[in-house]
Amino acid sequence: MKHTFKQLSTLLALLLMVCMVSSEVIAQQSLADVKKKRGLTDDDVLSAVKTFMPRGGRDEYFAFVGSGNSGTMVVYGLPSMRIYKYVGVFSPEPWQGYGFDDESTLMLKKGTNDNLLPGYGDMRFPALSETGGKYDGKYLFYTDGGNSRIALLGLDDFETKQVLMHPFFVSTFPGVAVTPNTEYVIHTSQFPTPWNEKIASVDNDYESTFKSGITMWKFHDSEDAAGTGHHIGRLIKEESFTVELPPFTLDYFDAGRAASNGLVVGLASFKNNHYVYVFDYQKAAKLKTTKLNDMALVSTQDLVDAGAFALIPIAAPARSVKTDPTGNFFITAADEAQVFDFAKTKAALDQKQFGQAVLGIPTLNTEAVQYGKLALGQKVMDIAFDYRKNVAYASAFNDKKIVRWNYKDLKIESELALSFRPGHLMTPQGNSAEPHSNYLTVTDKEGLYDKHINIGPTRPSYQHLIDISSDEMRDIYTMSIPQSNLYGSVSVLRTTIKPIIRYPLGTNTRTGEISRYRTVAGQEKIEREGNRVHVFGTLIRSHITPEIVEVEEGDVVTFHLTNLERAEDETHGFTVSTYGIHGSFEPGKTASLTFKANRAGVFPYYCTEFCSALHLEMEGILLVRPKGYKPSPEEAKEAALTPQELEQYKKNYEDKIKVINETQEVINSVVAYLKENKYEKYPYVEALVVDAFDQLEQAKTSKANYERYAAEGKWRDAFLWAEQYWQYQVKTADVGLRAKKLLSELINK
Ligand SMILES: [Cu+2]
Repeated sequence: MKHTFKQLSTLLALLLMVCMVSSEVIAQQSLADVKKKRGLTDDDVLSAVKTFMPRGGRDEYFAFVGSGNSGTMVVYGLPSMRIYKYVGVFSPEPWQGYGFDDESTLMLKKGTNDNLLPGYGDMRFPALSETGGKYDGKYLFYTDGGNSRIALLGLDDFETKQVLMHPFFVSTFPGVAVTPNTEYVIHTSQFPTPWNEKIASVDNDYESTFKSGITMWKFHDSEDAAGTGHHIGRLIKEESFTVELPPFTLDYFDAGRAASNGLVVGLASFKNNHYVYVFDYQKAAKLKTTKLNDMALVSTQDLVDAGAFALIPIAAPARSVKTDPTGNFFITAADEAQVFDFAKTKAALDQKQFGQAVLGIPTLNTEAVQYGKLALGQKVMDIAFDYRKNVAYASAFNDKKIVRWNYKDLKIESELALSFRPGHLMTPQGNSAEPHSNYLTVTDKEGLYDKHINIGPTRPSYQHLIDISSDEMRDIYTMSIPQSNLYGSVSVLRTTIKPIIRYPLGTNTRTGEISRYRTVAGQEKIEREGNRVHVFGTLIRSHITPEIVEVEEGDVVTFHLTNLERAEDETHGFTVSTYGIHGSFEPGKTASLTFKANRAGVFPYYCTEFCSALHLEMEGILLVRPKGYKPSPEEAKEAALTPQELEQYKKNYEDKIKVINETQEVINSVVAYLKENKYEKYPYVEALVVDAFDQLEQAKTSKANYERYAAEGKWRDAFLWAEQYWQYQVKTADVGLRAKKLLSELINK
């Protein structure tokens, strides 16, 4: 079952020979050849060059888009539009064990009101955390329109850290916004319903019983106790509040910033009448509250009396409303976009210059608070902002065009005709006080017009990259994202996010705390109490320890596993065959997998993430004995080796020791080079060297073991431990050589 390295090398050598024999010389095509053959124009090639990512190149921006309805977030780069990661948020995601390991399952279950595990989420408009109105790269928030949930993701490790179901909203708008210092995360209802599981008649009780509301979730940022700078902020229900509103259908909303900090604007409608609502949450936060399902609640009457909420009537429905980068204006995405003046609006609200009330909510005079308006096109879906002063973009769905316009001068500057019907827009850093530009992404809401490949009745979602760096805008790239129904996205300068490489050893990544199940090398054990079995195991190339676990049919088994690796991207996966469990263990992570061993038999467990050429060596056996089974004395004895087998293991061991000595020479020469050239002066090289020696440190136990077994003449065990030691050595040499290469490049710069 186990391949030796020698067998693998022989196989590779054979394959190479076969390839060499059958190949003939074919010259590389020139750029002109390729253009001709594929029918590409100069413009096509220019577009390709603009998004091409040279090896070692780095995207300028990270972008995040929700899958719309599979509950997963997609991380991609701008301008390459390469997808980097899928992150489970509202639904289980097996690759990273999300909703499979005990830690993330507990987090998801705690986030519901009935301890169930929803397998679905509808996520559309994310928000990045802000400090002083600017993206700080620490957190990202999402809401789930399908199950009234809100989620917090950490951008240190791109993992979901908290999911909470709203204590009484039955339907929530699948979008979220933050206040300029992320003091609050804003979550609103969407379709009006009675609260607290009441039944009411839509005909008779609608206006009195159906409700809408806005929740201000209090957010606290903090760093982990271990001092690694890992951010472990949380939403705090006990410090949050909701304002109760009449039965409006609520839609897109945004928070004010700078001079308009303290206000929230959003879209509301009732019986075919449309409004922009203005909400002063700072006034609302000072009002008296009652409790509903442990959430503080402000009554509609108190809110109105305090001048903290009003409606601005608008003639036609809008599809979005956004605060401009300066915080001076809020602008509707509508066929005729309306630009509103925040200062005038705030003054009118403060002075209660109210017109006729709607469902008890006062209105403001639209003309009095409006700065101006401009017709942009038909079925305008969204707007986005530029770093150029007062410049915005609009997507006109029916007109198949992007409009660049100036919202201060109220003039259209230019247009880009598209081959598709555009939906939601995004500029990098676009929903912050400092939008960047050069790029605009546009979702293709239909995927019909570009002659996309037919892959059956459901097509992927498409997002286009538009180059907006010059006066002439250009559509330069189309990315397809499967398993998604795309809406809004957000994007932040890549260097604003500081992702970690490894966790402090034994971290429960969902809480940021050191797990009480953390297990270090040599401390692996199996504990049993009645029918409850706890396996405290470790993962490191290329072993899962323990290698054999015996339980009885019906036992409840938990594998608490710790990945001991300190190396970059050395994640191990774990599954027990046919038991449907799966975990992902990033370097340093501890997670637990619990299942009932309800079928007798032999079940291999193994590492499911390719972690080295010997990754399949990471395996073990779960023996589930039939209930009441007693092994015979013969079976209980370990099978003895024949003298020939013992001799063979001895030889294998001696061969391995030779290889170990040769590898050590390589390491010694690398170490000499690194020391001579003062590697410690270069932080990244130093980090690699630390990584390398960390590997060797881990190896000490293996060396002690093989020397002991060899001294005792137990050649099989001696060989296996020598093999393990060599694994560490190879990794050390590998990292060491990378450090050497980097150092020589830095020196010769
Ligand atoms: Cu592995």
